[in-house]
Amino acid sequence: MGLEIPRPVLDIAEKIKSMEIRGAGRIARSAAEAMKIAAVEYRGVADLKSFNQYIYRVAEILLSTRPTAVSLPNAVFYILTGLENTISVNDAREHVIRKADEFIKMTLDAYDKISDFGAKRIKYNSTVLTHCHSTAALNIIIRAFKEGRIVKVYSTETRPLFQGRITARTLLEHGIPTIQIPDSAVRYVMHDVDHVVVGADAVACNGAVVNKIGTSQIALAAKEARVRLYVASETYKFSPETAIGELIPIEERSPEEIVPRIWLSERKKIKVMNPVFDITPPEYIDLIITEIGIIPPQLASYVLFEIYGWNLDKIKTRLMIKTIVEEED
Ligand code: RI2
Repeated sequence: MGLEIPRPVLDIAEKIKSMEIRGAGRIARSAAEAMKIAAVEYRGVADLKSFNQYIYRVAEILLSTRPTAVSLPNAVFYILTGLENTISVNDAREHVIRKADEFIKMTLDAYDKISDFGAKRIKYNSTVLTHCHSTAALNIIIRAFKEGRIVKVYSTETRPLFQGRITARTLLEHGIPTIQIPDSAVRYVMHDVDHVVVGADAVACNGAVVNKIGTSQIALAAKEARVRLYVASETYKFSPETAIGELIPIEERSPEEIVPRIWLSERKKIKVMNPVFDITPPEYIDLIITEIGIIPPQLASYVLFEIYGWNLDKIKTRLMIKTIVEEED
């Protein structure tokens, strides 16, 4: 298909893929920004079908960057939904721009509510443990610290890419006493922890949470020590497809993130696995903190149905759009 995709759109896609842009929320906002740029920069003929083909192509490029964080397809489908009712290129262009702005605003507004609800769940004088770098989780921790509820935070390194260092830096910038620990020290320190607070890349309809690899081990250690585990997750990280039986794919990244390239050569022949996320079952999660309220994981399907409706029509629309996007490829 002829039309060139604007360079800034391809750059955003590349940065999501390489994880220069990372974190489920930021990925989603960047994808929305890319859709908006694409709509503004459309230089094709004034024909609605051409515009739609072009924008679906942009959607497909963004959707193919990283597979796990549901926030990404949720952002893209939020913007595409309703495009079929537009009547001209200008109308369609405005639709994409308006919905992208709306989505970005909604995601930013969510932080305030999540930190508000979440901080109240942290007891005074608590020690908290967090994993990876989640803006939603950090917002709760920072608010709770300001309210005098937190005395210190254990932050895991989060190998292999060390996102925990971003977390530690952010905590320190807010004056929060922070202890960086290797991922393998979680069980060792758990006796000193009152709450675990983590983010989410996806929440399934049964309340299982997909988050950075290692989260499920932390949940196991927390359960053993009877420490409560809270997940901070905006509702746009809930996966509607899981309500109709689809599974959330777990991303595997390059072995080179784990071992030196030379290890992978013909001579050394070592096999390496680098799964980036794991699944924490609902039984290991005490609460999911969303911007519309706090729920036990067992009520995740209510959140989905609150957004998509009991008749599943909106999910079917999503799947229809997905099919069109794939066909356009
Ligand atoms: P926020 C991250 O994934 C982490 O797994 C983190 O818990 C999750 O996204 C949510 O982050 P990655 O992009 O949206 O580092 O709360 O693989 O910032």
